[in-house]
Amino acid sequence: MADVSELIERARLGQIGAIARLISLVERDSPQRRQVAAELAAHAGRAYVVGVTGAPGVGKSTTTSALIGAIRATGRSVGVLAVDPSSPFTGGAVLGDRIRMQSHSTDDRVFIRSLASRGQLGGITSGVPQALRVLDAAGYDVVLVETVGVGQAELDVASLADTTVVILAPGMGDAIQAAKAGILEIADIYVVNKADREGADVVARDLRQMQAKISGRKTGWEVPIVKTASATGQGIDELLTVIDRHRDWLTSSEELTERRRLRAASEIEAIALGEVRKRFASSTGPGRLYAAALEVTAGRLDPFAAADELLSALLAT
Ligand SMILES: Nc1nc2c(ncn2[C@@H]2O[C@H](COP(=O)(O)OP(=O)(O)OP(=O)(O)O)[C@@H](O)[C@H]2O)c(=O)[nH]1
Ligand SMILES: [Mg+2]
Repeated sequence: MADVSELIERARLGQIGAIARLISLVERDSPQRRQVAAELAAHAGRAYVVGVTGAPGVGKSTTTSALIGAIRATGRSVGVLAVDPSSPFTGGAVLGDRIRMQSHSTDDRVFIRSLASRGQLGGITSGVPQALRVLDAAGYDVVLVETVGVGQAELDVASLADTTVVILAPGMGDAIQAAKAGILEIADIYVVNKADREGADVVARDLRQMQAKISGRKTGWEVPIVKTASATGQGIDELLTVIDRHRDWLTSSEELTERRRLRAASEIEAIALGEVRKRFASSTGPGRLYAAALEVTAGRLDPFAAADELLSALLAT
């Protein structure tokens, strides 16, 4: 059994091995998860969290990789969490730019980790916020979270991040598809990547038109559109400038504090609901559930009343 306090001490000294161990402990429902969370609580709130999302293949990993270089060039350290990467992040191939990646992998102020999202009711895997807490406590200045923009995950990343970057590209993941998927609303910054390809201007134009129709998130922040060709690094410095500008804006308004409170709220909610689900499964058991189902199919009980009965039995335990 790992000594949690010692691991945290070592993680706070920037020891990569200890950081990796801690993430493994909190990523799933390990017996030490609570202890890690309890001991990390005092070290929270330093890292700036940037969510990077968009449809498969738009260039999230390539952009993330390029951003790592740009952020490092300003002297800041970077942690990266890749949620459900379609190929393993650690190998470097997925990052498109292998050379850039190799240079990161020898840089101890960069930490990259892939996480699998495990379907949890209504929330991004609760392992992600916990892994974020580890990187925060370890002192990373910026944490980038890449999630693939299909299904619910990209909407959840918005509740995790201080700044949410939504990436689009000509072809797959264009503005119309993004609008349909509901991911335009969550953006603090739009990136039109693959600007070296034909069609990028059309994506940007469509985006601007659709943006006008989204009545806005009443915050007073005008969502900028940044064009990049992440594979060559074009536009990346500008993207980082815009991210930093958004951070400054959030900090100067009350938004940052408010976002972080909402983030904590959804984290607590996910943990509580997960706990209810777990207890429901263990204390109710298939026997009682089946018995209730018999009553319902026989017409002696309606499903709401049956659920109420099971829930009150659960809450009484
Ligand atoms: N032409 C061009 N291709 C790019 C650019 N950025 C990324 N790509 C290519 O697009 C493909 C997908 O890039 P990724 O960075 O893996 O995209 P992703 O969004 O992370 O993909 P998933 O994680 O699988 O959803 C790769 O072949 C990249 O080389 C760009 O600026 N221009
Ligand atoms: Mg990727």
